[in-house]
Amino acid sequence: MKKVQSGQVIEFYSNSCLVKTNFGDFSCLAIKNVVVGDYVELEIIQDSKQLQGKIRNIKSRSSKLSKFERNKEKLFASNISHVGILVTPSPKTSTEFIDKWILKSRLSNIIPFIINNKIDTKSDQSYEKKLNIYKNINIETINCSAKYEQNLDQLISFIKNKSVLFVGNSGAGKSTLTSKLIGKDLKTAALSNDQGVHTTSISSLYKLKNNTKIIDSPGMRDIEIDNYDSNQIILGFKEILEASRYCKFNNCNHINNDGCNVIKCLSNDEINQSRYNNFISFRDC
Ligand SMILES: Nc1nc2c(ncn2[C@@H]2O[C@H](COP(=O)(O)OP(=O)(O)OP(=O)(O)O)[C@@H](O)[C@H]2O)c(=O)[nH]1
Ligand SMILES: [Mg+2]
Ligand SMILES: [Zn+2]
Repeated sequence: MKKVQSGQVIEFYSNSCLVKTNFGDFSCLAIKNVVVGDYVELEIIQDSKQLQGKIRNIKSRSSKLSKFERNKEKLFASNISHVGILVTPSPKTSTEFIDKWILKSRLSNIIPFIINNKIDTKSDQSYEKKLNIYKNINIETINCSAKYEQNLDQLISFIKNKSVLFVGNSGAGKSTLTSKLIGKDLKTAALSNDQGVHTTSISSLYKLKNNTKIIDSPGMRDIEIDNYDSNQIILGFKEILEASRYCKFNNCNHINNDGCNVIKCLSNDEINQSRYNNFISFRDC
């Protein structure tokens, strides 16, 4: 084994991380700005009894996802190609949550898709309506039950050759889904009844067959979009962006301006009301 190896960061803790290489997983002292998904070059060092890694550099990233903490940008994952947004009847997924993730993905050069999980449970008409909003704007939707392993084949074939981050409310089933896909039990709410709810606290990357990588993430109850300006917000709403090209005035606010094509499309149902409401509220918040 060469002293310098290439690998990918698969787990990240407060001051250390785990890097997967062809020669096994190495625990490394985290260096500044390293995140799950990063491809790194590491030096293998013998530390007392154990082999350890020392990260020498981070290779350039094909995509980056970050959150804002007190207005400061904090990277949390990299080199992701797709975000799988788990949508469930319970816990109820809000359209704000879905639209924020579509926006965030688009701005990060990542493709969003929807995983309609818990199809074994009861849903109602309003839930189906919600799913239709996204089918109508051509967001791929995959229906499954992680718990009862229904329709996982379709998901597995869709994520082939992709690096996917699962996001969803706490309890949506990200860890259950990850467990089924990797064929190993992870701590999920169902497995820790004696200790109350288990909520994932770190992001972990798993390699599957077919060059598929998946990242289970903590709940991500809240993602902030306050730091985006209106020119960026509209990029998360492609149908509104398209319609806005035909507004009479360049600086149309798409609320009450003369000749607004967005309002026209809204009134004839070409633009969905909840998408429009979220667009305005994200833009004007
Ligand atoms: N009925 C049903 N229950 C499911 C399904 N998928 C997950 N669950 C249950 O939902 C609960 C939460 O699952 P988790 O996988 O821990 O949820 P999570 O998204 O990882 O939650 P956090 O780690 O808190 O963000 C568990 O009790 C699972 O058994 C499903 O397809 N159908
Ligand atoms: Mg979890
Ligand atoms: Zn307009």
